[in-house]
Amino acid sequence: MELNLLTLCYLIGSVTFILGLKMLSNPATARRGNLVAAGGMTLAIIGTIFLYTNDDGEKLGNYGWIFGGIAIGALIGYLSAKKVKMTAMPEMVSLFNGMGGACAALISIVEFDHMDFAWSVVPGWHAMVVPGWDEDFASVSMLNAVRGHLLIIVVGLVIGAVSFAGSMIAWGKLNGKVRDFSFRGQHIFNLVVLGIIFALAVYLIGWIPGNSGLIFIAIVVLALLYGIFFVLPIGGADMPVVISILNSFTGVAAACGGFLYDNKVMLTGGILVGAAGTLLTILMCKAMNRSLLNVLIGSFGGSKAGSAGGAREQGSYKEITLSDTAVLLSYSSKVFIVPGYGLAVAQAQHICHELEKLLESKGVDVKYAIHPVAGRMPGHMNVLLAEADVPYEKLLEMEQANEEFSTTDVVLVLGANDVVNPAAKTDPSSPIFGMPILEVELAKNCIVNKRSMKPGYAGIENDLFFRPKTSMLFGDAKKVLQELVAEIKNL
Ligand code: TAP
Repeated sequence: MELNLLTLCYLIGSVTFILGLKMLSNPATARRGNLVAAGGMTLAIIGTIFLYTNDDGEKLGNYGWIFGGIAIGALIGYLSAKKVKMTAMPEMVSLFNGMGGACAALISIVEFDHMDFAWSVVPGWHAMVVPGWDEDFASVSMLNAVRGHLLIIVVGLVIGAVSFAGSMIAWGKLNGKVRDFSFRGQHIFNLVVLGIIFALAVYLIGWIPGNSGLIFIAIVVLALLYGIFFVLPIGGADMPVVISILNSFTGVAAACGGFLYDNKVMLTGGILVGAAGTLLTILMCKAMNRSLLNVLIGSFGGSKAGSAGGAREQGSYKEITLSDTAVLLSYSSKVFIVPGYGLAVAQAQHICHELEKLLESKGVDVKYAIHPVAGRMPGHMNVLLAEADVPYEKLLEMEQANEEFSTTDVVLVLGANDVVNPAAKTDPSSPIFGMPILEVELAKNCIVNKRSMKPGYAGIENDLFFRPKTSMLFGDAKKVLQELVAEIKNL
């Protein structure tokens, strides 16, 4: 009866994960989706703690330890999630993902320790090391079962440890504590480390139970080393893609835990995280028109900033004053706002929404054009604008917005750069060539707000700033928008 109830908890948990994921794909339902999945996870955890019994009918016990751990983890998670700034979100995701990887690796370490028992129940296991041992069918099949168990332990360990070490380096890079680092032949070095891990794993699983502790420790150390050297050379700005890959690794490692414990909800959760992380990685690469390999061996972002096109003569740009901008916007009938990373840095989303409402009150049709990789993480701009209560129906995806620009009076670009760079369409030598962009130059006027002429994430000049229809409005986005709102109110 109790087991059935537990199975029901797991079933509900699995269904809520799937529903939650589905709801996360729409900004209007995303918050609820998060709560639905978290509710299912809570049910699965509570069910496991109180309803699980082993073959001898014993419950988990250890309630002090379990709830002590949960309380500490929940408090740290709650406080850090409350405190985190939107721009530091990728950092936090990386840290939490690393913890997931560490958990999966720890499960493998604990279960490896339990393997002594498993080996002891394989009939005649000790005879394995005796040459000429006569294999009887029973011992071979049991041995294979134990080997299968060991295989899952090792896979969970390697992937979990790589994810943990890689995520910690990614976290350090994003908060500026760890610098990009590479040396000649680093990719070969990484391949060699991976090869040694593979060889040791084959040896461990395929050969002997005796002396395996040392080999196991060697695998742990090498997997951590691989995680560090896998992420170290990648440009700091490419971290969101790397975090997404590591996220999928953690999912697979957690799924291995599900196999080990024959726990369906852990398996489902792990597989969903693994699949979602993989899809997200593919989507991000696609939106930047870069292959995963290109991201991993790093060809833009990070150290190459300013290289491509930086030295090219771009001509002159023209500036626009706040009062001219106020007049132009107020007397337009259709305005598009293009938010970018700078808007998030300036935390100007609330004042941006105020500008939008002010213009609407004057009869201007205002919408937002959202590029899929604007900002530094998937959905960055959607989350940012949702925080300021901008209605979802005002956010247009890139394809829709591109269709509407030709009938737009003014496009106001706020702290965006690469996602509006025409070089992506016109310059085959540009590192962003082929990346779909917001074609803001189709509008009658384009006003770009940023603090200077410095490049954005890809480290390249933006020809848009020098085009005849473009005017630059320099300054911090928040300050400029505050002054602009005041100016429009005074018109
Ligand atoms: P960026 O190209 O990085 O440009 C942001 C611009 O904002 C900068 O040129 C900067 O110019 C300006 N800025 C910074 N602080 C500002 C402030 N306080 N006020 C006003 N402006 C400010 O941003 P984007 O156009 O959003 O493009 C995103 C880039 O990130 C793309 O290249 C994309 O491939 C990459 N990326 C995105 C993701 C995801 S999933 N979103 C993941 C990985 C990589 P100043 O310094 O002159 O002010």
